[in-house]
Formats: sequence, C-alpha cells, structure tokens
Amino acid sequence: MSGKISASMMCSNLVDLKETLRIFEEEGVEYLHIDMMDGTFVPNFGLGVDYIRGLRELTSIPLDMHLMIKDPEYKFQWIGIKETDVVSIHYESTFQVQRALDYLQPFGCKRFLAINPATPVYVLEEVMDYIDGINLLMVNPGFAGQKIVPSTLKKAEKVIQLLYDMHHENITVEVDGNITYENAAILKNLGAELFVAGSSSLFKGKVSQYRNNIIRLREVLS
Ligand code: S6P
Ligand code: MG
Repeated sequence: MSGKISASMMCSNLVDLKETLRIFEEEGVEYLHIDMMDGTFVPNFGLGVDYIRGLRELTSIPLDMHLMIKDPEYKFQWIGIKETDVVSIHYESTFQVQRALDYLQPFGCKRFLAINPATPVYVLEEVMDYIDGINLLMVNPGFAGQKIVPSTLKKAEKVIQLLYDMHHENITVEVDGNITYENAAILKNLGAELFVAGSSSLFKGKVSQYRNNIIRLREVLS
C-alpha cells in the first residue's frame, strides 16, 4: 500500500496559504498536519484553535492534529475535532493516558498515541486496544527543521515488530520529524504508513515547487 502524506502546516507560508491548499487538493494530499503547542509541554508555541477554524473555511482536507499540550484530555472540546481527523496525544503529556484516549473516543476521530524519541517502545503495549495509530517522533518535538535522532530509525523497526507480535498490524504507524526523501524511503520500507512532510521535503523552496516535491515524495512512498 502507498504511504500517505500529512503536510506540516507549521512549515507553510501564510501569504501563500490559498495557493498551497489548492496544490494540495489537486495532488490529493491526504492530511494537513497541525502542530499544536502550549509552550509548556514543548518549548514553543504552535498552531491554535483560531488557525484551525480558519483552515476549515479554506479546505476540506482532513486534519492530522498533533497535540503537544499538557493534559490534553481537558481541552479536546475547544479544538473542533471532526470524525475524518486524526488526533495524536502524547504519552508523556498526561499521567492518565488511557483516560485521555477514552475522552477522545466520542469525537469519532482516529486516535493516535505519540511518543518522543527517548520514550521506550514497551509503553505502547497496554494501550493497543484504544488506539488507531502511533505517531513516532523522529525528533524531539517543538520545532521544524531539526535533524533526525538516529536511534529512532531502529526504534521504528521495533515498533512495527511489536505490532506484528501483538497481532495489531491494523494500527497505523505515522512518522514525524525530518522526513527527507531518503528517510521516507527507509521508513516506508520498514512499514510506516503516514508521513509528516515538512521543511525536509514538501515545503522545500517556493510554493511553485511544492507540486514537484509532492510528486517526488509520492514516488518514494509508492
Ligand atoms: C515537531 C513537529 C513536526 C514538525 C515537522 C516539520 O515538533 O511535531 O510535525 O512540523 O518536524 O518537518 P521538518 O521536515 O522540518 O522536520
Ligand atoms: Mg508534528
């Protein structure tokens, strides 16, 4: 199966937003990746509720929301989650991961659990029944334009093996951070299915280059 693209909107240029979305719609980009950050869970501020509301007016491409916020379980109702969206919460962001996943269920979205590069793979074992996907952070979250943490490549292999061993191959593996064409190829080979494309690939250069970037990425992910 071909890999899917989630375009990292924190890497987009607001001036060219309409043109960017037009290209994404024409090229069938599957998701828009929305990095929400609260300045506490990660050392940066990111895209917020008003941005999402505005984006919904411009496009119907589903959103892939990556919540880098503390105690996300009390904030879901502000965000305007739709059934067609993916929502990732972080294992490290709450002491009540399973409760947080339960609170997310009524929204009908796909529920993903995100884990940081140094978080061990075994934390996934007890939540397999409550998730549709895993968002594997290949960088420490908070900023675009970082270099991959090398150990995360081996870790991706481990996660996919764990899913296989636990008979949960239906759980989607998403990879986020420094997804270059080369890293995308390696991770696709390992079994990753959803690829966050940011400044390392899709958003390289000017808006006029985005279409070619998508085509190049599609080749790697096919
Ligand atoms: C990192 C964030 C990511 C970035 C992505 C950008 O905190 O979760 O989603 O948006 O890493 O892509 P790149 O290619 O600049 O790493
Ligand atoms: Mg992200």
